[in-house]
Amino acid sequence: MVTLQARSGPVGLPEWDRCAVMGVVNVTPDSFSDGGRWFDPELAVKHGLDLVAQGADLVDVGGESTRPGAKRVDEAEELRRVVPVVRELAAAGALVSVDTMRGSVAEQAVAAGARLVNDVSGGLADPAMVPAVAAAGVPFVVMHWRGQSIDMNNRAVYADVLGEVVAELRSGLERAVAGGIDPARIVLDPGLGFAKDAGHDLTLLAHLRELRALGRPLLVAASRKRFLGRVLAGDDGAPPPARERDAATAAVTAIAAREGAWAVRVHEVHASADAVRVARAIEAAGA
Ligand code: PMM
Repeated sequence: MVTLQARSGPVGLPEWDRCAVMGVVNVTPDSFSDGGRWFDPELAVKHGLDLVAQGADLVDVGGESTRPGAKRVDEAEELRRVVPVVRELAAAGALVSVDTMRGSVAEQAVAAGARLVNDVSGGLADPAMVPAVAAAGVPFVVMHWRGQSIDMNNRAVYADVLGEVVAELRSGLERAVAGGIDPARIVLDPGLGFAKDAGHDLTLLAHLRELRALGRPLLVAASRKRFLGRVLAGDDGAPPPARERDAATAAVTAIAAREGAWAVRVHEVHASADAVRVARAIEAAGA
């Protein structure tokens, strides 16, 4: 049985008595599930505030798509996309996370009010990231990552996906701590869909307890991902489009919440906010 202590979040953020819901604000023209919809900064801010109204505890602002095959955006463009949106959302009272692989973007986003740095590369993409986060003293998400999105599918090769992801996350945690980040501020994330096929993602979701045994809060980001398309595919094998995977996403949210995840990262907040409340109620009834 999951205990409430086991769900404790990173130092530096509020504690919720249930799995937290992080809403996604992609300020990009090309993200795989909602690319272009919130590319205008005013629309992005409005979208972030709508997600908070729907029950998001945090909003995660990103300016670079990480979909498979994506090319990198340059630093100036990423800063231009992200920093004004972070500033406005934070000023409006939202708890903002910044989704970036660049230390400079993390630093400027924190100066603009971001309270959490979410790096899909876990500090591997930019040697300036860990020192920037250590100096800023904010919580840091270390995601499991094996290389840039342009060719990450080639790295989806495992003899034992759970064992390898656990070992590589442990190395990421140790690297961040060696670089000066307080371990109590670190969150781990299995990186669903990053150098992983559908079977790998499902195996990791089947073993969230083993990932939690790493002793850090866990973020689960399944929203609209390819593995859900694969699970939901019809007889012809065609997956439903990304925007028709929100009910499936909420199903993963309920399971992740029940397994003690600290937070889920989702595009459509309403259903996941309900799912975590139901999971919490069931947990309380069984305590
Ligand atoms: N996935 C995406 C972007 N950011 N951050 C974390 N911590 N974990 C993830 O799995 C993750 C992420 C890609 O999805 P999107 O393009 O729909 O935002």
